[in-house]
Amino acid sequence: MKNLSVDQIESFAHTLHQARKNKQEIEPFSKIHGEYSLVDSYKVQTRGIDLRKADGEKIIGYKMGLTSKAKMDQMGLHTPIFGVLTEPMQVENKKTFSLKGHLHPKTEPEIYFITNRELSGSLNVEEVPLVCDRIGVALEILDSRYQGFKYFSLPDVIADNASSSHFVLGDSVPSSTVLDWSALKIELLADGKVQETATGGAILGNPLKSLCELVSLLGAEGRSLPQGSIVLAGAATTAIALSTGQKAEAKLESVGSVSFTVVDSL
Ligand code: OOG
Ligand code: MG
Repeated sequence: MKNLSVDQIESFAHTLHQARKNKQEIEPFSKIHGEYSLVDSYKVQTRGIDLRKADGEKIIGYKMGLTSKAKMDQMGLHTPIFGVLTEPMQVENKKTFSLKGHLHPKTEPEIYFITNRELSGSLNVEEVPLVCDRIGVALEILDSRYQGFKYFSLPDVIADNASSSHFVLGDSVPSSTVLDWSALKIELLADGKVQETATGGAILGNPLKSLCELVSLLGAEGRSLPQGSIVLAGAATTAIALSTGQKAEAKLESVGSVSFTVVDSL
């Protein structure tokens, strides 16, 4: 494995940025240049986020990915990763989502946190309810910039902001109202029919651990998690493809639901 040069980091970030804006698929970098390190892949991701900030996008949170066995097996990758959420990525609950110009969008059920203080260093699972006022149910919409959403290597996915596209935040409860987040059933539905089911524990054994993992991954880069961040824990089930007219919904036991309806075509 080789280190990427500063010019390569810059070039990968620009290529992904243009691919996302123009909705054009690209060939995974690792297929062309060979494997590169996770450290370099996060540098590409961060540079890509800088380009989006220069376009006026504001960071409002983070997403964890590959935190459940179902997702790891679906993508053939077995290490938790993170990506960044920006303001234009948020879609309103119970509204529409247009497929226009998307490449190969999928959706998956997520648990989300909203942090009430800046977090750095290490965080224990027991501390999570104290540092998050609310925890809720969300849907993430993924859309990789790579051809066919496949031939993945971990650095490629990280560089591509962990395949993120959009997200919808749904019902939430004060974090103290649920004692065991691992036991709660989470379901992904399409047009009212259950497609995928899991419990919260599918996420790292306890979904609250995902926030601890994010704080630790950011810490490894000398970064902290700002107060008021939205954090997606990573899907507990596999993702399903979106199609026109479909109503996608996620339900989290004791918490509530979140949904959107797909309009237009690819
Ligand atoms: C990578 C992103 C994974 C999750 O919730 O596990 C993710 C992918 O599936 O392409 O968002
Ligand atoms: Mg996800």
